[in-house]
Amino acid sequence: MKNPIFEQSWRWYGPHDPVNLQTVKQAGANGIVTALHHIPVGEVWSLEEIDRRKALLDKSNKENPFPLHWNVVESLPVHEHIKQGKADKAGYIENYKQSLRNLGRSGITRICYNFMPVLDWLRTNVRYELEDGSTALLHDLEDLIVFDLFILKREKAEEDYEPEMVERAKRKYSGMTKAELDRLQESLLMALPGDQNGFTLEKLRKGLEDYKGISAEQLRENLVEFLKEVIPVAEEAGVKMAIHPDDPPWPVLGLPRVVSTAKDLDHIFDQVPSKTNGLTFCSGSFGASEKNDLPEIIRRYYHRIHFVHLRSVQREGNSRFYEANHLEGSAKMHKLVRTFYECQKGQNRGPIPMRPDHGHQMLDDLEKTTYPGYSAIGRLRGLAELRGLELGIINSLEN
Ligand code: CS2
Ligand code: MN
Repeated sequence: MKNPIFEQSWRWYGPHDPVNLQTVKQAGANGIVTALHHIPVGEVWSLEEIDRRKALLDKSNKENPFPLHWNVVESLPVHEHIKQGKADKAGYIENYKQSLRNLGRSGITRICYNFMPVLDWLRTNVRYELEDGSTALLHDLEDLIVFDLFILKREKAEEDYEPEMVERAKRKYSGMTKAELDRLQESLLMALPGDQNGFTLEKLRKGLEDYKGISAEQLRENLVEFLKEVIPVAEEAGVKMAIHPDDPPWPVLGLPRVVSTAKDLDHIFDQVPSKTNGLTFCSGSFGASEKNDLPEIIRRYYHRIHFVHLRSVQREGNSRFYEANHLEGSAKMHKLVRTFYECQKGQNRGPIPMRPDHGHQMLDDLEKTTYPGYSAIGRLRGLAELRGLELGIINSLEN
C-alpha cells in the first residue's frame, strides 16, 4: 500500500494466547501489540523481560520465520494506589518510570494505558447472539442495574440511575432464571481488571470500597499528577504515552471515570501539553456515547494520537449497545478512516499503529475459548474489511 494511513496491528496476549503468531501473520498484520501480563501490576518491567518478549517476535526466534514488530505496549497498567492517590504511590510511580526507560532502551516506543478505576471495559453479555449466529459483546444498562441491585447489592445503588430504569430493571429481574443471573454475573466479572488474575464479587466489592470518597475531580487530579511525573521521563526515554478512553465513556457502578469526552481530553492535554502525552483513539469506546463526535476528536487531537483502535458499536437508545461488524453500526467507519487520511496529508507523518479492537466470535471459533472479543476469525474479518476500506480511500482520493 502506498503511503498507508495505518500500520496493521494485532493484539497478542503472549505465549499463552490461544491465537498463535502464524495466525497473526496470515491475518496480514505485522505490528504486534502486546504486554507482559505475567508481571504483577506495579512492578518494574525489566530490560531482560522486555527483550525476551521482543525476541519471540523478531528474527532471533528461529521458529518464527516471519518476523513481527512489537510496535505498541498494551497495556502498561497503572497501579490502583496511583489512581487513588494513596500515600505509597511514589514507589509505584518510580517503578512506572523505570519501566518506561527500559521500554525506550529496547526500542518499544508507544505505550497504551488507561486510568479507569478497578475495572476496564464492562459488558453485560459477552456472548450476545447476532442474527447470523456469530456472537458479540453487549452492554445493556437494564442488565447492569439488575447486577448492581440484586447480585452485587451495592449500597444506595438505586440513586445512581433514573427511577424509570430502576423500575424496568426490577421487572426484568423478577422474570430472570438462576442460569440467566449466573451468566450476567460471569459476563460482568470478565471486565479485564488491572491484575489479570480473574475477578470475583468479593474483589469487586473491595475495589469499590477503596474508591469511596474519591470524586471525579480527585481522580482527575491524580491523573494529572501522574502525568506530570511520568511524561518528562517518557520524553527523555523517547516513548509516547497514549491514554485509552473509558469503556463505556461514563461512570459505572458508582466509580468515577475521567477520560470519556473531548472535554476530559482537553483538560488532560492542557495540563500537560507535551505531545508525548497522547491518546489511543478508540472508536468503540468513545462511540458508545452519541455525544462524542468521533471525526472531531480525530481532527482535534490527531497530532497526539499515537495508537488507533477501530471498532464500531451499534447504539440502541442511550442505554444499550453491542459491537457491530467493523464497517456497520453507529461509528460510520468510512468517515473515520477518511478523516485520518485527510489529517495525515501534508503532515509528513508515517502510519499510525492500528488494530481491529475486538471481533465477533464466528465460524470455527464459536467452539473455542478465547479472550472475549479476541478470537482469531472475527478480528481477521475486521482487519480485512478495514484494510480494504483504507486501500479504497487512498486509491480513490490519490490521483
Ligand atoms: C481494550 C481495552 O479490550 C479492549 O477493549 O481496548 O481493554 C484496553 O486494552 C485497555 O483499556 C487499555 O489500557
Ligand atoms: Mn479500545
